[in-house]
Amino acid sequence: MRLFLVLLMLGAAAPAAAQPKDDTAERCAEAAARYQELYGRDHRAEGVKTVLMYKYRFCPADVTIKAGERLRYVNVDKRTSHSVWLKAAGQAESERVFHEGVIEVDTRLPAGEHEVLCGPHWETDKMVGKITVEK
Ligand SMILES: [Cu+2]
Repeated sequence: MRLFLVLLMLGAAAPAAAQPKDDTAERCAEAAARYQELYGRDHRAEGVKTVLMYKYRFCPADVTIKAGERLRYVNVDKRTSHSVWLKAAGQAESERVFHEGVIEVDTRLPAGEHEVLCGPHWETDKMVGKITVEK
């Protein structure tokens, strides 16, 4: 009887443990607002392609560039450091930068898709992005 009750409770608890909501869009909207606040500009209107790093996300996660084009990642998180690591492309991890830290990526890459990891957060928080290099 006791076992039955435990099973019943586990069954009741299961729906509550459903898929966590993907709130990337909300986090990225916050990141854009923080950049605007810090620099007085929209990061999408910068002359250099700019990806924000905020709350364990790259914003936007996916970028498309031409080989050799300038691409920078800016940390707009107050207390968390992030890095950019094109591990599969054979690059070393960048330094881990804090608030307002900027990482310029070496984009002399072969055409195709390249996975981008944040060193401290790709495994624990799935902070992963992608760079697509056009032909
Ligand atoms: Cu990170």
